[in-house]
Amino acid sequence: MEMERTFVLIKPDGVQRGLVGRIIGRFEKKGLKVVSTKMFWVNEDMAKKYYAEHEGKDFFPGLVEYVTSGPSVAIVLEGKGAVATVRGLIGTTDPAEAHPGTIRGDMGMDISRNLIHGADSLESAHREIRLFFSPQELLDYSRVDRTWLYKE
Ligand code: IDP
Ligand code: MG
Repeated sequence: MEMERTFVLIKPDGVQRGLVGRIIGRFEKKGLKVVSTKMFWVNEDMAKKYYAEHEGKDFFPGLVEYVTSGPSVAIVLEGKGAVATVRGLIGTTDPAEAHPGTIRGDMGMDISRNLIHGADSLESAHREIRLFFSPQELLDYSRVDRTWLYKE
């Protein structure tokens, strides 16, 4: 398994519901390293760029309104196989169907308020990281528990 960086956005409902700490805590506890984080109020332009793949779908206008409705928290996480691991921790798109134990399964009720976004591939992760962070904002350090998380 290769070391990967992935991108996560805690959407405005996560911030408004006071779940930021608990959500980041799940990633930390799993062993993912926080490479960078910042609060970010996504504007319409950015939302459309970021969700370009969904343009034209019936839920698109509502999706843009939702993600621009308040501040979000953007996070870059690093770990072996981080893209798939993070998607697994987040759970399927609809919180009503997401398995218990996942972030969406444990904390949400409605597909239109699903708390968090996670990059779906290494390519999307790179694109989204570049969209939200400058290279200097991505911090290079090791967690002290590294040798306890990975054999090598
Ligand atoms: P994902 O976030 O699990 O990758 P996608 O299919 O990429 O799911 O959809 C992006 C976002 O669009 C979802 O997280 C959700 O906020 C919203 N969305 C997707 N499908 C629907 C829907 O059927 N109704 C309302 N919102 C939706
Ligand atoms: Mg997606």
